[in-house]
Amino acid sequence: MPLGVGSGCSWTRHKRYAINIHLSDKISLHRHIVDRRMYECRSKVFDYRKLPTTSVIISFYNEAWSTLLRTIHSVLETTPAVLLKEIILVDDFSDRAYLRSQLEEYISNLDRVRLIRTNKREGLVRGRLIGATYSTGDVLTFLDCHCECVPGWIEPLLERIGENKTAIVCPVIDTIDWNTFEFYMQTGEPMIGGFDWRLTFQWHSVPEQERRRWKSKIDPIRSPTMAGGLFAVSKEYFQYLGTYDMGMDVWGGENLELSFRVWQCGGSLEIHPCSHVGHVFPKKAPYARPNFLQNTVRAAEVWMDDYKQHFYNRNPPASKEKYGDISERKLIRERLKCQSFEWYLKNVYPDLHVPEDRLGWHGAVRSSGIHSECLDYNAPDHNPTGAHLSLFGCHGQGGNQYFEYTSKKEIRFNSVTEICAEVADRQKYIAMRYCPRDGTPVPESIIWEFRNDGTIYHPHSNTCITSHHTSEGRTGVEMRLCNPGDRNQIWKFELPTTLSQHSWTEV
Ligand code: UD2
Ligand code: MN
Repeated sequence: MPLGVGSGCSWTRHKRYAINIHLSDKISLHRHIVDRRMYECRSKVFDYRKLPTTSVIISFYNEAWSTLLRTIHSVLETTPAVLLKEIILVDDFSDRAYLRSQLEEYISNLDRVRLIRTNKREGLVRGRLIGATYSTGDVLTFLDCHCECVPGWIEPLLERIGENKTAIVCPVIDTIDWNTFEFYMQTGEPMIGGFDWRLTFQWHSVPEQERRRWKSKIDPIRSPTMAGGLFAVSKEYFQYLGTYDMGMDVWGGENLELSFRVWQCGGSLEIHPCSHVGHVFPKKAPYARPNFLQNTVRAAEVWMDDYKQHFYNRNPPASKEKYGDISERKLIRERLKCQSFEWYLKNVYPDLHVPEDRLGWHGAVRSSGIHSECLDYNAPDHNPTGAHLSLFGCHGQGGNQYFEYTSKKEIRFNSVTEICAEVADRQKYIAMRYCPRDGTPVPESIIWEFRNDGTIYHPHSNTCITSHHTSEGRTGVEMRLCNPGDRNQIWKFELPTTLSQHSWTEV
């Protein structure tokens, strides 16, 4: 049982950690995860004398006792002693009592576990970097403080870095359920990292051209981006690359920054299918993350060249963020003679659709009939195409009200991936479906015409987008026969208030 964990009723504790803390506390700190990796991974034998050594660095802030301790034991119990120099815990100025002397006493009985404390809240970037300064291993392995490693997780990472020093290598991240604490091992082909143009990290399946590169099922998989928490990197190479952007606070953005940087500056980012580590994804963020946008803007400003505009278009508040001094980071980019973002998109992430964002043809779409309202798309979680287009008060914040009319006559919405507005046969509502891949034909059902009179015409169904009041007193949109002069069929693209506004009748 946990020692002296805070008081308060059980439900408060549950909410405090955003995980099922009662169950976590009951599960052994030494629980063993069954190795269900592919046979090729399980049967591989390593010569430890030939592998580099590692220091495992775990920065934590107010983590629950049992998840933190299970992480530590898991690393100790799954990592061959000859490969593990030490585990460096960095307490990022937590305020929970049990993380003081109780934690110190507990780890004083553990071999090779060190505890460093910051003097103020540093955030995960500086927390990890402070930890790294105490490391003695050849390779830095970063983990979150609520992980459990599958036996055999470290060897593939170290072997790969041993043969290619400029590779940053991530394990496959398995899910530990926040409520049941079941460990779900991803036994199929791993997913790789990407992003959308709001600069949100996204998982994607492996593209065909990557699969064709592989010589065997256990080759490392190249990934455009990383999730952020779990990866191994040569200590020397990490230094050379400029470690992390120390101007990033608390949480967020550092994963895309490091991903862009390693690729653009001549290294690579990979996921090793034989390395598996579980991670507890909490029900919701357990602490405030106020710096996310600012951090992301720093990454965009340093690495994305003019492509950053697509991000600002979709996230107008980002363009108003004060992001501080980035001159040192730009200097690193110069010094290492890094490639452009265009190079990155073309060579590392060719599957990403790059928006056109033609002047006057993107932004919010405002109804003339119901003037306060804009087209809005609000998809349910985990189902990007699971809703219909609707109307909602114009908010000028991009997001759910940001659309792009392309030269291929699609109305695109960028969320987890690119989706396109569609009217299916004999339907009145506007659905969303995945857009055709670049270079493939566009089906009739997703072709639209923005006509000079301000109507948005759908030739395939011969109807126009129409705003209306529903019988329940709400507002909505549906496809109706075009009716010249009907203000409810007149629409206008507008950009966020900071940018100039256009309607397409003017272009
Ligand atoms: C993901 C990453 C996380 C990080 C983040 C973006 C995985 C599995 N997780 O979010 O590592 O890249 O995206 O920034 O890929 N922490 C501190 N100080 C702070 C805040 C956090 O030390 O001020 C610690 C925290 O206790 C944890 C780690 O940093 O050990 C990552 O934080 P998280 O678990 O809340 O992030 P997560 O998994 O939601
Ligand atoms: Mn985490």
